[in-house]
Amino acid sequence: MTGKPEGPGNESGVLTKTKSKTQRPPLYKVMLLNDDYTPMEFVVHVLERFFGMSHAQAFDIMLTVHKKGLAVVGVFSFEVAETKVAQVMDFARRHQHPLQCTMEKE
Ligand code: TYC
Repeated sequence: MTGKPEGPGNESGVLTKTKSKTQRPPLYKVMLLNDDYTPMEFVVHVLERFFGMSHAQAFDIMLTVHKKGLAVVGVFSFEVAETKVAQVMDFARRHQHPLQCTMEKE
């Protein structure tokens, strides 16, 4: 390490303070994309199963994606977001639906 010592006190004898800003981990938005083929009920099921939404909440978000083209379905740490995306993509692929799920740094 190089540079001046941080925190209270240095070689000048003058007491100094260094503000220690709390470091927050970056967050990632997980988004669902609309397509013309995935059944609405399948998307609702995905939102209930992988994002812990109620049926009403899941239906609402599904309709938002259907109308607007995409919607943020949750905000997570990198690892959790990555896992959600992988789970949704794998589930959709296994059911042969073209549903797409992506993540983006907030
Ligand atoms: N647009 C699809 C349909 O009309 C429904 C749908 C909604 C698909 C949300 C994907 O992320 C999606 N069957």
